[in-house]
Amino acid sequence: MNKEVYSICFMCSMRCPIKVKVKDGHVDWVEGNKHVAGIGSSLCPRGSAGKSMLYDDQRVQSPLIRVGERGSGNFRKASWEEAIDYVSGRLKEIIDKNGGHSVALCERTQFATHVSKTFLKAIKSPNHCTHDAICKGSVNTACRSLFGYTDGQVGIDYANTKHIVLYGRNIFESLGLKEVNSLMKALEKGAKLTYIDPRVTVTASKAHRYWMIRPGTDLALNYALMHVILKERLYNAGFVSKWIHGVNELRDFVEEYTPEWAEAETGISAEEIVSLAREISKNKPSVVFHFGYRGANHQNEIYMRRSILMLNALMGSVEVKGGLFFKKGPAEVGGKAARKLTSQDFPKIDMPRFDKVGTKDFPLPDPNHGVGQILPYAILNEDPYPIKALIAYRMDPLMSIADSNQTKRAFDKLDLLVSIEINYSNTAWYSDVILPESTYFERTDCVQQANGLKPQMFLRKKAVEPRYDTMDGAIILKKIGEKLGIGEYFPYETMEDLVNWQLEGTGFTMEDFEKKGFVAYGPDKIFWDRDNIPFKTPSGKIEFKSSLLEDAGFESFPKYEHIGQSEDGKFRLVIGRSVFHTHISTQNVPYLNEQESENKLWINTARANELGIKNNAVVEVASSCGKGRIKAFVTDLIHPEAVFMLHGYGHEAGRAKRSFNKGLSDALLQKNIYDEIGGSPAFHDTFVTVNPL
Ligand SMILES: Nc1nc2c(c(=O)[nH]1)N[C@H]1C(S)=C(S)[C@@H](COP(=O)(O)OP(=O)(O)OC[C@H]3O[C@@H](n4cnc5c(=O)[nH]c(N)nc54)[C@H](O)[C@@H]3O)O[C@H]1N2
Ligand SMILES: Nc1nc2c(c(=O)[nH]1)N[C@H]1C(S)=C(S)[C@@H](COP(=O)(O)OP(=O)(O)OC[C@H]3O[C@@H](n4cnc5c(=O)[nH]c(N)nc54)[C@H](O)[C@@H]3O)O[C@H]1N2
Ligand code: SF4
Ligand SMILES: [Mo]
Repeated sequence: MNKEVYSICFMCSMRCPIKVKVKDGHVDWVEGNKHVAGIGSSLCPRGSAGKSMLYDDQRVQSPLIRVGERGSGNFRKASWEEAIDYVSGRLKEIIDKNGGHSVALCERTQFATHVSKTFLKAIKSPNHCTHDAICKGSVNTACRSLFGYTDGQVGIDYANTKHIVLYGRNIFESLGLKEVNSLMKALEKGAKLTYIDPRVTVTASKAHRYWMIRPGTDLALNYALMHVILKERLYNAGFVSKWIHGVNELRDFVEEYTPEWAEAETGISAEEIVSLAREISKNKPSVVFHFGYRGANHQNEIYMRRSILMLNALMGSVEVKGGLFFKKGPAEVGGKAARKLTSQDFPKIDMPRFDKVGTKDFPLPDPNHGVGQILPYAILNEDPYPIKALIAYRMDPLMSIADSNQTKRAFDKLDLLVSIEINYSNTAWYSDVILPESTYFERTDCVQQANGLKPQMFLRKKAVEPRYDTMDGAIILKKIGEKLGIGEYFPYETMEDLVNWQLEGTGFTMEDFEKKGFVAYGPDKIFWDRDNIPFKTPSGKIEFKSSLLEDAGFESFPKYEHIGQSEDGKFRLVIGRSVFHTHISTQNVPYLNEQESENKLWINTARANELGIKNNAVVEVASSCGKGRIKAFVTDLIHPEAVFMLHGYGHEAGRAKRSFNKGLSDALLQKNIYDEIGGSPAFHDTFVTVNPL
């Protein structure tokens, strides 16, 4: 039987809308859903390789229970009944003895996140955390400090921008389809692209202006840009006087940060800095200083992200065509959002979170996400109390939290480690039980509420039957919940029941998604009146002088300090993604493994020559918490103070044969340090030695 199914790609979290062509029960072809603005038929390499993931037999095929040492990879096959009994039995013992709060669940935010949050609330655990803080927690905090909205509530009108500045936002490699297509459209219409990165990326090669900045100094650059903009009155005067709280304080503060001062710190000439400020101001307000995607680089990340957002505010590029906008939900047009299981009543939870977010010890990060990288510390130090069980749901803390050796030591203290996975991730390999989820082609998922200029809802719909003995995540958690006596919080038998429950009261039904893969609440793009923007800060304005920060005892305008000093010939380790892979998930996917099967260490030619390192030679890289071997890529395309490696290599699971032991894991080398105000890890504040073998 042949059919076409509209669904949502999940080879990465960008969740691009797709059309799946099914022939005789097999996925035959996948392409973009052309009904959706900004999505053409072409997918990115990973989206196109979805089929290769689906038909790969090196993914997890049935529930598995560990029989050997942790990490030995000795598992026995189990039926679902046995695996659910085992996990719920162990959880029950742990909860009875230590309380619900001794169970934590971490996950990559996804459509069923409301289900796992419900699971934890029902067992009285506050310890749900997502990947968000590890990806961009400080961007979220920075946005809230200025606008009162999270970064997730702020969008960028790429298609209409006239000049976009990207700070290491490697948008043409670390991509999402809509962003890339919309930006290409703007570039075709004559928009300018300024790209800033200590490494020459594909995005750098497409830029009108590229600056090889000294790593870790973007904040100095931004202070100097603000200095020029305020001194030469290049800002949008009407917007600034109406909406900005604290512009005079900023003017006084940046007085000392001249372009000449910034030249010495960043390596970018003063003249160039002045020229960008003057040029971009001509196109205001339809300009974008991109506030970043992964915002997890330095210990002062929140101030760097605030400085970018402040540049937008100075240009007046907020809630405007070609600039930043606030995402609109269904309520804007009198509609209702899909229900979430978390809207039910739950027992009260008295314990603080494991990461202390929301207490005076860690007041500012978003408690909706928590701060995942604290998990190893909380487990090891039993602070604020012992954590005994961890469920890793579509997240691999061993590779995605810095300092894998430390994370392993923490896992060794757990009584129970469970992974809900599709692959043999490093954490799955270390787990006591692996519960395999059906892939995105094989399952219907919870509703996606897509807020934006036009509020919409999307649906991931099952295209083919599961190939192996796998289940949907929301069903797995329900089944464990039933055994724990919290079944009433999961009022569904099938995913279709759950979707129907979510859609009740919205005026839409599942059938409505069939025609185009989504439903829209209204036809028009909604921009708020620029004279009446409902900023959610205490002053009702954009708070350069931030009550969020100052009330918690932090400065709004901290003096610039260089972050981390390279001594004794060490290099700053910087990282990123490639167009062929998603984080740590796809390195074993056959088509993608063929394209790129290992990572290399980018090192500047002059520095490599000093050390006697030849291109392609194996080198040893060492930090204070780990070391490993990797091939060198000797190149002029990287700043001499940095070395770069792709994230996602160094897999330890023997059953994932193609990626096993290929390349080196960045998490093995990185110190688990972070921005203690904003919440993001400081992935770029580890210094390493590099030596030839
Ligand atoms: N050292 C280091 N750490 C990092 C980063 C870094 O660059 N370096 N980057 C950070 C960033 S930006 C992010 S966003 C996070 C991402 O962190 P993670 O969420 O840990 O990484 P992902 O690769 O997105 O996916 C995690 C797991 O989900 C599994 N998976 C994929 N699809 C499914 C599915 O349908 N169901 C289930 N149950 N599992 C599935 C994959 O096999 C993979 O093992 O990592 C952060 N951590
Ligand atoms: N192909 C692909 N696309 C993806 C993903 C994926 O895994 N694969 N993941 C998605 C996710 S969750 C995320 S968070 C985004 C991440 O997308 P981006 O935020 O664009 O992040 P990275 O790919 O991590 O690239 C970081 C860049 O910062 C540069 N850099 C290093 N130090 C500095 C510095 O001091 N200053 C400046 N200005 N730049 C510096 C690095 O050289 C690197 O090129 O990508 C999303 N899209
Ligand atoms: S960016 Fe690529 S992998 Fe990610 S959802 Fe879109 S098509 Fe899929
Ligand atoms: Mo991310």
